[in-house]
Amino acid sequence: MVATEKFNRVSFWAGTGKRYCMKKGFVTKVKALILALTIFSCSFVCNPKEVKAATNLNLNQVYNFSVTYGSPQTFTFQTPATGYIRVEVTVTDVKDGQGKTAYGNLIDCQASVDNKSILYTLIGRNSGTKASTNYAFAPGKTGTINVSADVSVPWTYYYQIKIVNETPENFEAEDNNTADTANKIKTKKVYNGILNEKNEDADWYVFKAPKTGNYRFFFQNMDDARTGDFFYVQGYKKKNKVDSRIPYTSVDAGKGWCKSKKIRLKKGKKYYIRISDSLYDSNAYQIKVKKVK
Ligand SMILES: [Ca+2]
Ligand SMILES: [Ca+2]
Repeated sequence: MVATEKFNRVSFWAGTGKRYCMKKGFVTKVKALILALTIFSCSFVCNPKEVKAATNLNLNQVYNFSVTYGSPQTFTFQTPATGYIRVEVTVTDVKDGQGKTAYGNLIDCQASVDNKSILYTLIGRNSGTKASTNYAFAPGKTGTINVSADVSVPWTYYYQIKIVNETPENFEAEDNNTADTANKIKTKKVYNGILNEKNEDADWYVFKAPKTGNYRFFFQNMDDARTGDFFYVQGYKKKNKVDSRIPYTSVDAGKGWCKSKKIRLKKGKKYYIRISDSLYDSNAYQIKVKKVK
């Protein structure tokens, strides 16, 4: 016992001596760290633009900012849990170097989601509100908005940004671009969706017959007839087996509900619909299914 205690004490002190040595080393390191931080913080002051974090914007809120030449601004936002979005930007005022209202020059505004460009425009004091078209994305994607004044004059451009989020009932849930991720639909409901730009979106739906019988699918293009927009629908008996009863057919703007032939389905049988190939920019549509005689 005694021998053990003695050994412990000796080792304890020896240890303390070592700690002291470490303390001296530690103090030296702290001094070096302080020096490094001082140099680092100086470089922060010298280059403030490099460390400025992007401001995150909420949806459906109007923000007022100003921008000057040489100080481009970046904002971020997150795509919503449901519905679609569009980005709206308005230049509200422009002041020259003497604080007087100025005209003529434009600011440059670019917006993207998940690296897909959704808005690229120049905006001036008389441009009114410039808006992207409507887009539906999977929830939680990061959007980015870049604003800059590109002309080398000492002007201040005051502008507003609003990221609008509309939430129609029974709205599609992206990503639904494959049969495996199809959105489920039932009778007695009208479903809403948006096809993003041509060749960039397909929306799949799957219907499981609750009873054996005849069913009819209905599609409506919600865009204004004057746009001349159309998109295509295609029926599938199985995930990868097209059905000639709903062939690849266009649904035109301004035509109201377009109805399919009767589709006979046994109870529990699944039937797939693919909506795709919007002609121009985003195209809003509706889809429903009815049991018929
Ligand atoms: Ca879509
Ligand atoms: Ca889709």
